[in-house]
Amino acid sequence: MKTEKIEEKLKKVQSEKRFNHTKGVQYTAICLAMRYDEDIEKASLAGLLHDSAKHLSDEKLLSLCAQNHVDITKTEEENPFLLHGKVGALIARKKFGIEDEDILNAITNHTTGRPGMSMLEKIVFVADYIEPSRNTAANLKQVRKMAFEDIDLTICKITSDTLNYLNKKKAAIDPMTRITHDYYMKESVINGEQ
Ligand code: DGI
Ligand code: FE
Ligand code: FE
Repeated sequence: MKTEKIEEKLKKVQSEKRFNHTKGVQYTAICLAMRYDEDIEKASLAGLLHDSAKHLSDEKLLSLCAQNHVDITKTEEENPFLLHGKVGALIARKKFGIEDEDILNAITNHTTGRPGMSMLEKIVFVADYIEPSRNTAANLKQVRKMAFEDIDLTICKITSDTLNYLNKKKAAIDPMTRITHDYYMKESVINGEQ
């Protein structure tokens, strides 16, 4: 489906705030793609579609996973909003005809990240956190600048701030968020030494 048509359809189901965030992630992902030599069209589509399942209820997220034989972890079962990436990728494939696995992975992994992300996955993960309408996260000014300097170090910083925030809130932590943090901590040390 054409990008304009996808945008039109998302606008109909998303709240104004969510749609602004979606557009913000889309153009921030485009900027990061320019900086890191990634495909601009893929970054645009992945950004646009990353939260395409965010408006769905917990029940709907769980039932769509069951229907489509998507494996879910215990943390996801207890905190179904964590599934909006996996379900977003399902919607992107089935409803919007996206077949590119890299785009689908970027949507799937945008909340917790994962070790060994592709450049497109990293870009969507970071764009989701720094896009202009986000204003509550810690250290945003610093993270926004860092995103255009060292993307692995930025992922390390974002996951570290997220873990602190979740600890403070006493929210359930998806083990993958810590695994991603530890992986990119090592990655940035290795890259920093080169
Ligand atoms: O969908 P968005 O709000 O745009 O962004 P997102 O998909 O990154 O979700 C953001 C929320 O996800 C934010 O409040 C932090 C939270 N999050 C990230 N990792 C974890 C997590 N929440 C829980 N409970 N556990 C995690 O490991
Ligand atoms: Fe999200
Ligand atoms: Fe988002």
